[in-house]
Amino acid sequence: MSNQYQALSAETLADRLGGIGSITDRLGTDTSLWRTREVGDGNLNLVFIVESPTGGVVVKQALPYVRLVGESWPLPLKRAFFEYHALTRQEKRDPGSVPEVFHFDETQALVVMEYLDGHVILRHSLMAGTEHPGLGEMLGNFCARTLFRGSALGQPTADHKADRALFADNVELCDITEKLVFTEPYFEAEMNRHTTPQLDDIVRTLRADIDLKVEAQHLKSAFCSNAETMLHGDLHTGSIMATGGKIRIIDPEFALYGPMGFDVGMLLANFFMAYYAQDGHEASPGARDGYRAWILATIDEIWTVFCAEFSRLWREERTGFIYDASLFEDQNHAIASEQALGHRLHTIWEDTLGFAGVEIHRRTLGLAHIAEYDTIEDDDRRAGCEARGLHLGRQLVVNRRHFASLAPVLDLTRRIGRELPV
Ligand code: SR1
Ligand code: MG
Repeated sequence: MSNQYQALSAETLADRLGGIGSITDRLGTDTSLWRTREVGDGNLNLVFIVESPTGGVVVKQALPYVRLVGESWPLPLKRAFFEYHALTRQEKRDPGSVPEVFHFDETQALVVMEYLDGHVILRHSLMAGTEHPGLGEMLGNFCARTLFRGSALGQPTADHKADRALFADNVELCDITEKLVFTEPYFEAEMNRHTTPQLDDIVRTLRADIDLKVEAQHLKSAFCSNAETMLHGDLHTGSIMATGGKIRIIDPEFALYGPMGFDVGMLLANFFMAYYAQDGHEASPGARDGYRAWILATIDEIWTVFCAEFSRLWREERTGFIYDASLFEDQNHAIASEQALGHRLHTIWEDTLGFAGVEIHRRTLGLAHIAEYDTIEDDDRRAGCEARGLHLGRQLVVNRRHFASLAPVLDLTRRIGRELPV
């Protein structure tokens, strides 16, 4: 490979990667048998699937700009470096949860990884009405294990500080989140869009809502200053590949040290939106009621399993340098350790709700929307689904401290679905 960055194409890929052993181990050395297609439909990168008679790999390469917008928005190539380092850490913290990495080239900003044959992007399943058994359990475990083990609860102080310093350089991708998730949805920013004129009144009301703006900025402040653990940083349902009862989490290029509730909140938000979007995807009214119930049950399972696994890790694996066992269990104060655990989970819970709310808002009012809404062709119907999400999002942000548990949040979700017309 050249020592100067050059974007790959389907035509040049075999020539350029044909000499790399970890790739030819899978595809064979006869590159004339390789079949390459570019499949990237995300907002930022090139993604190729390369197959040969002996196997397949995925090649992901960063572009020096935001693909969604074009060359007018430059973006550094180093995001591939953060993606690679996040993937290797996630694999250690929750083995089997991410694709295996075969090769990383920092200059070319590319990561070559396992081709997840037969997997679909979870967002597509949520539009098609496909259930995945055990999904909530796997996602709850992934969040608990990666967030706990990447934090000062699970790491020695030197490792934790080194990792925080490493990921602190992911400045430009954090900047995207800071602007697109926390700020731009709440004023008429240039790249925003929403379903108009149907949502105009609601959008005006939200942008004039002082409590909402203040709370969104409290959340932004926590996102920017509470460097608690290594986050995936963009954990939506487009970052999850699923097949039957198996999943893999992909695309952690937004990885950063931030508050635990951010990943969990972004994840739950995408299920809440998928719930409201069912009106736009069902064959006849009510046809997807069973699927709606499955989505809410999945949210419940994610949170329940997250709490159970986080608590297990707290009791069995608290080998970091905060909440020292020497102060608690070793003093016969296990009860104090349980009290501290309860406090930590409560903070994560409140953050989760708030981050879920801003994620719902930005996916409806900001630059980057979701396919579940965008593919609803009828503007009135789409606006109805989106309006429900906006309403729930506001409640989650502003009233997050008043929801003692998930049950009232799920009740509210259903009630908004019943009472707000589509
Ligand atoms: C300009 S990038 C827009 C969004 O795409 C990514 O997937 C992130 O969610 C980002 O906010
Ligand atoms: Mg992505």
